[in-house]
Amino acid sequence: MAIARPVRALGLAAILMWCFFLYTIVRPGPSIKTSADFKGTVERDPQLDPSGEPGGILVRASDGYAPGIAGTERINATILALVRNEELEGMLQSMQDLERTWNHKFNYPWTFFNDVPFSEEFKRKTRAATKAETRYELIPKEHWDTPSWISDDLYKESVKILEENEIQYADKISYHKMCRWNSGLFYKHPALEHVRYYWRVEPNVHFFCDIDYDVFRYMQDNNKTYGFTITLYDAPKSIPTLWPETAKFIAQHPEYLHPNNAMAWLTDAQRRPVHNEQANGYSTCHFWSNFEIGDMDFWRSQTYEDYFNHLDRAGGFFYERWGDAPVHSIALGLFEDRSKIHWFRDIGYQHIPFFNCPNSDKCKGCITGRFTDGEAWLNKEDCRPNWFKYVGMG
Ligand SMILES: Nc1nc2c(ncn2[C@@H]2O[C@H](COP(=O)(O)OP(=O)(O)O)[C@@H](O)[C@H]2O)c(=O)[nH]1
Ligand SMILES: [Mg+2]
Repeated sequence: MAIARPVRALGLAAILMWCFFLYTIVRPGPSIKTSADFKGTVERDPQLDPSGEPGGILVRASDGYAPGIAGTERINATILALVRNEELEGMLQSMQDLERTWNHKFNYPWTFFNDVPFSEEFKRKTRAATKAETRYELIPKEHWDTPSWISDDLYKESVKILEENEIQYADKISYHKMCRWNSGLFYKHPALEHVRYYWRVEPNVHFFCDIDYDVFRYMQDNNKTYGFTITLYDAPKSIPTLWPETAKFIAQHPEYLHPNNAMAWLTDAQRRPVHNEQANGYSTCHFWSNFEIGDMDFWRSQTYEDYFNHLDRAGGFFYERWGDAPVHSIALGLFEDRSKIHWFRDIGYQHIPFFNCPNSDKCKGCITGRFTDGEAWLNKEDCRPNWFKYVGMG
């Protein structure tokens, strides 16, 4: 008996769909693209492990954390943000997330910094976004302006080379100033003179997980200097002489190296050998500093002051595009006890496209950047496996 043509077509379509279905089941999972500059493997991501709060002493919210002078339990700390008036909406989004997940319980003050005065609208809307105190600070010109020893002609020539190497923001002098300020000047602002701990927040970032303890007290009570969520590789051609300058500095001051430093982490050449080569000995792995929880006493130490001044005089904040993230990371990796650096695995955080998404029922709506081939690309840029390898899970 002949089968009608439409029925044959339907049968064929059904077979094709079945084959496609089988393929989706058996096809290989996402794998990291191999390239000359990546020798990594798909390590098991510790974010997949159930993650609760850190061990050690934790202090919970209590009456002592009420807003204003009733907040007797708060320690000497502030949330801080360098931000432009035009970034108000993004700042409000970051504030909403951090207030919802953490600060509405602890009411730490927000300190905003700007190189121009904040607008009334900025002040009014950010004040309305928190019960905590808000402070608005102008950066002194001598902290923001290009220092006298930087040559304008040499800067312009250097920008051309950076642009040939496709370094983003090379021609934006404000970006260079911002990186320098975040590296070695923010903690010298008079408004922070009596403040010790800070949590750095940028506009347009996301926080996903409820945090039920005072993170500043955690830092203090557990003797931690610095906390991070994400580590990434940097563009090596933005920092070709940062490591050589650092090597010169160490040669002048070998006594500054901490006996329990993270030199092996900083100089890893196995995972991304080309990065290490182009950065002249530095892996380029850095704590992603748009999130930082830190103890400013470290930045205020003589060691860091000397290191920053050495780098500042060398000119790379302008003639190259040294970021505050590699500068902070190298200083911490060399001059601090590595056991005092803490991975906040429980703080869900994202600055697009990178994220820290803990596996915990305290986290909601973590955006894991799943775009085309996203996982492989993100894994390649993420150097946390190296931190875990050389230093541990903290
Ligand atoms: N007030 C002010 N803030 C700036 C300036 N440049 C950058 N920032 C802030 O510095 C942070 C980092 O800048 P961003 O442009 O996000 O750099 P990216 O994250 O490296 O792409 C953000 O919080 C910005 O709001 C500036 O010229 N003035
Ligand atoms: Mg940013």
